Amino acid sequence: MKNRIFITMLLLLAILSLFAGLKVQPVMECVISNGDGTWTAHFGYLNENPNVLSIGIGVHNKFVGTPSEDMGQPTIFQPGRHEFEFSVTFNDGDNFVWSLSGPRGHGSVNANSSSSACPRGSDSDEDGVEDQYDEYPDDMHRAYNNWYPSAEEDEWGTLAYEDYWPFQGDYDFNDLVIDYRFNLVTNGSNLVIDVNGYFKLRAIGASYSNGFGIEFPFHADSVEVAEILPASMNSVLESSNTNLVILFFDSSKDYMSPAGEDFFVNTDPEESWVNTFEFSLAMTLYPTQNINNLVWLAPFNPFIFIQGERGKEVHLAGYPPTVSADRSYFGIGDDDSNLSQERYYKTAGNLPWGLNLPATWAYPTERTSITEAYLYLADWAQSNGEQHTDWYENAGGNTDESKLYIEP
Ligand SMILES: [Ca+2]
Ligand SMILES: [Ca+2]
Ligand SMILES: [Ca+2]
Ligand SMILES: [Ca+2]
Repeated sequence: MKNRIFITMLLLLAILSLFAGLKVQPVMECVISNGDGTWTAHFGYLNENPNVLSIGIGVHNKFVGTPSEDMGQPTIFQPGRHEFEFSVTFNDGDNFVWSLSGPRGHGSVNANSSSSACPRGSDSDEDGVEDQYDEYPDDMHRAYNNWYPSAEEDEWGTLAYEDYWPFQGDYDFNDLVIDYRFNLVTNGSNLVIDVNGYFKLRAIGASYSNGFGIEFPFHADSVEVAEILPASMNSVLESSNTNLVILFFDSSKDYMSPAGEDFFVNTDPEESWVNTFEFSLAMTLYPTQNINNLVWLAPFNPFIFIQGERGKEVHLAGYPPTVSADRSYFGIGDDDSNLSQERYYKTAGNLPWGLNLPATWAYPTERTSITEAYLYLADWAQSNGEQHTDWYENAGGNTDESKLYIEP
């Protein structure tokens, strides 16, 4: 009799210890400094039971020291060791504890700035890009920033237009001047996820109030969401059977007006300086566009439309009109476009009506022809861009500086 009780107790103990060993254990993998006073802690778990176990959020599955006991931790635990299942962001000085308890969980782990750091070479979000190269190490949908013209924060590109097209007119290239920066965020497979654009309207040296748009090298169906700020701009996304076109505004003077009795905005040195107008685009795409296959990179195919006339588009030299352009203007005046030969927006001497420059460009003063301000533009254009490639830099004898508008 004593033996039977003893054996039964042994069996019970064995079963109990078996259960104890099969409880899910929380694991704190490592922490990564985000470099801004915040940290990201990565957690996983170990479930040695051959079956899936479930532990709901609450007394048996909770975080302590956090804003909520639910910090996105799992409630369903698959068999085996599961690394980097979820992450939690914390601040310097915080100490976060994840504890599992009750009949199915056992153990608690903590994370703070002294916890073991993630080793270099790990891929926390498992997007195939190691943390050290991943600019979004906790976002499996994003991996790289691709900045245009440069990742340097204060480096902008300039778009400058002449609105006398299809005539050269005064050819002062300051009728609409917009600076830009773009960041194309790609994932681990080089697919574009975000198209983020930042713009500064700098000058309106025009009697016309012109519109500004960009044609993108993908269909409107590729766009998951797009936001243009400030929302008061009433921008238009044109979806057609071809490429997405965004019309940011149709009348530049709605956003920058000449000061007082002045006539121009930031092109006449005798007139008052007007603050730039900043706007932005934040667009997220479905992951279908490989950055290496885009026919145009940022700033894509930007154009003005003269005096708000939608069809009267002026693009950079060599860039095609959109489907909405009025083609009857081509070949008039100084325009030497030839649509069948894909020759667009050039004079017979290859001079443009739109310029895209990889710097904050000093444009000519009002009614000064660019060819008087920039002495090698014509040579550059006639050589098809092979000579005087730095013609637009205000240095090395390239310019007549007295004819450039210098911001006060
Ligand atoms: Ca990664
Ligand atoms: Ca990533
Ligand atoms: Ca002009
Ligand atoms: Ca002008």
